[in-house]
Amino acid sequence: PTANGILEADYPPAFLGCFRDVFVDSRLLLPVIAPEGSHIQANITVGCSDKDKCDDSPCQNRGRCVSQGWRGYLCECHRPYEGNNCAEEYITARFGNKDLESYAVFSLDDDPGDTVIISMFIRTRQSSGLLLIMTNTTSQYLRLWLEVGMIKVQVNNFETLVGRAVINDGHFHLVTLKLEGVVATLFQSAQSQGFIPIRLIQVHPGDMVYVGGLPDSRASASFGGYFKGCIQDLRINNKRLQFYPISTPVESYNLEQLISVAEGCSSDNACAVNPCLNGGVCYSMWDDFICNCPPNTAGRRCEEVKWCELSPCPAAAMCQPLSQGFECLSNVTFRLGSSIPQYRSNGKIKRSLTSVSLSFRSRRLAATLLHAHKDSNYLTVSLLNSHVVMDLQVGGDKDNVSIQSQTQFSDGKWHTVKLSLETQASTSSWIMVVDGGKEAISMPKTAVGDLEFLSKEADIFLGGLSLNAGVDLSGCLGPVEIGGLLLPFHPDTELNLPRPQEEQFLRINSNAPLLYGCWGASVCTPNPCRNEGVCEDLFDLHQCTCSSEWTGHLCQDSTDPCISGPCLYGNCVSLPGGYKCACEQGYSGEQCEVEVDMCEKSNCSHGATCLKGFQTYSCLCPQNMTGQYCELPRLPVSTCTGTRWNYSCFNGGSCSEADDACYCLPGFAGQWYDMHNDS
Ligand SMILES: *[C@@H]1O[C@H](CO)[C@@H](O)[C@H](O)[C@H]1NC(C)=O
Ligand SMILES: *[C@@H]1O[C@H](CO)[C@@H](O)[C@H](O)[C@H]1NC(C)=O
Ligand SMILES: *[C@@H]1O[C@H](CO)[C@@H](O)[C@H](O)[C@H]1NC(C)=O
Ligand SMILES: *[C@@H]1O[C@H](CO)[C@@H](O)[C@H](O)[C@H]1NC(C)=O
Ligand SMILES: *[C@@H]1O[C@H](CO)[C@@H](O)[C@H](O)[C@H]1NC(C)=O
Ligand SMILES: *[C@@H]1O[C@H](CO)[C@@H](O)[C@H](O)[C@H]1NC(C)=O
Ligand SMILES: CC(=O)N[C@H]1CO[C@H](CO)[C@@H](O)[C@@H]1O
Repeated sequence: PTANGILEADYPPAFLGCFRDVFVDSRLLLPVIAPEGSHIQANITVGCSDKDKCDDSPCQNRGRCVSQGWRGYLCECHRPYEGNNCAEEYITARFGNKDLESYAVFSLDDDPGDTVIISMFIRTRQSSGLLLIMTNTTSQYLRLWLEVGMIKVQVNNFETLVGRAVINDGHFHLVTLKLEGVVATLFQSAQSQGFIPIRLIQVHPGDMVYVGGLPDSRASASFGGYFKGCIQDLRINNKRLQFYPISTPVESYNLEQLISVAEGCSSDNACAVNPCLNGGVCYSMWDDFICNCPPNTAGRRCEEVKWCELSPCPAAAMCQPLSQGFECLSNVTFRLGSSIPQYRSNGKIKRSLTSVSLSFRSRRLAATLLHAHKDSNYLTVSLLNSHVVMDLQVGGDKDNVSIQSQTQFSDGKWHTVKLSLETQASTSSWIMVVDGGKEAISMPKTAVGDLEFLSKEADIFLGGLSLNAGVDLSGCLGPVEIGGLLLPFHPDTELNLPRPQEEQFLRINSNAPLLYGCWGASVCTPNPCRNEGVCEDLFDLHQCTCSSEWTGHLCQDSTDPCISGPCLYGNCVSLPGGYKCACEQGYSGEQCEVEVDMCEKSNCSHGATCLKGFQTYSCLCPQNMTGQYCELPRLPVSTCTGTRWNYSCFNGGSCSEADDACYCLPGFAGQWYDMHNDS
């Protein structure tokens, strides 16, 4: 009892336990029920209970109860709870409430030693903002801020460490930075985010800790500006930095300044400024909002109208949604006599025009696809010898560029040309890509700029050079875009809704009709294929598919080789893959075209001359020979003087003067030859 002047400290701690049957001089001292308010005894109860105090789960908020035997219990509290029973919570500090510039300043009054552990709960939806700066009189040796939603730490103005996970999701995150000698490690909810080597930092009494911002707003701005969100249970090692102190006494550093930091973690009313567009309904969340969008709109603020769901385009066109409007896509056919659509900017085109893209389909070797001019500036995209060519002149006639595809594209198939200006540092070149393949690139130039003149009052034509010159494209055009803005084929009068987008090219001659869709010339009617060949339309070109008996471009040729009568003097016989001629007598050769030389193997003998005839020959005999083949010697002729007449006997026949007739040699016949009568 201190009343006697004896210091408590001189004694061991008070006895903890039970006594019974305590007698002094045979007098029972205990137990005794002391009268109310007496000072005879204190902290003594009747009985001997050793019940575990933790059995009653005295620790709140999931605090862990550690039994101290008869002495009682201890609660090990989870952060941010505090107090004997973990019943008290550190008071959350709201920074940036209603976008105020807020911060808190603490001063350190001790030296935390070589290991400095800074930890706190953070709740925010901001991706940037200053969290904490520790500074001595000469330098800010530790900085913590938010960058793209992640914690960034900088030690000694040099070594930098970035967290791996974003924390700006509107939930509380426990962030711990451990500076242990020459290593700094960052944890988020007990998960390591990485570490870096650092130079030893020295924290001294008198150093300041700035939380949520610096007094100077420009200095704060270099770390993402003032923090907006909530911080709770901030500690350096085990010492608290309390914005609003709790009643449980805890070791704390001194709060020096608290500027616009509110108690609690209230939310800004994000719906107050009506962030939801197009009739969306706003629901407030902590420091955030959600828009419940009406049908046909989308986006965080219902800012995107799904225009195409309102069916604004003519039936034949395809609706393409844009971020702020829609386009009606069609193909258009150009033929001799077609109208040339003419365009101009609506005067509200703000973007820089650095590309042109168009789809085309043609078999023309030369044709204008797109042409635009204003004063001496012009742009032409055309087909030349089947190559795609771009000619551009901007900024007066000093500077022009012309590029040409390597490949030929007049094959009647769809092709997409994309021309784009690639700007690198001080130079720029035009690049031509057709069907996804790079075809040409201009020499890098500085002077040839973008297509700005097109957003002024330039006239733009498709399919020809001008309205007067007439169409020179035969084929189709698909979507044509300049700087990503479509040149619309359908005028607004054909649409169910006008185009809402700000930047537009307008069709000037919207009354000139266009032929929507892509139609080739009617190359199959009437059917050009002969002999019942089937005509296939290959777009401005036909192809005949012939039956097996016919062949040729138009099925004009028979596959039977005998039909053409190839055998001149003979009969044609069809064979697989060809024919054979059976020649008439007297002819030979593949087609019986060669006449046989009858004299070649003639029987003319004795030096006779063979005389060729048709399928035959005759022998011209020497004087002393005769017979068909001159095989017979010519016998002498006798001249006879008869009594009644004079006559001759041939072939050795002799005169018979008695009866005025010839005696013939064997093998000859006849009477005589009357020289007078020639008989
Ligand atoms: C009784 O116990 C309480 C709690 O341990 C203590 O604060 C108080 O001083 C004790 N009373 C006396 C008279 O020692
Ligand atoms: C301030 O801190 C830096 C870095 O830890 C240290 O180099 C410097 O000496 C300190 N200045 C004072 C005045 O303590
Ligand atoms: C234009 O033609 C292309 C190629 O045949 C086709 O894919 C596209 O659907 C057509 N566009 C329209 C709007 O009909
Ligand atoms: C293109 O520029 C060159 C000089 O750079 C000039 O000689 C030529 O005439 C220009 N071409 C056209 C079509 O203006
Ligand atoms: C030549 O004479 C023989 C025998 O009389 C005959 O068979 C053959 O056909 C003759 N040849 C010609 C080319 O007249
Ligand atoms: C025919 O006359 C020639 C000379 O002219 C002579 O060589 C040949 O032998 C004669 N033939 C006969 C069969 O007499
Ligand atoms: C009948 C006839 O004319 N006889 C003649 C035959 O030839 C001799 C002489 O060559 C003539 O004298 C005959 O008159």
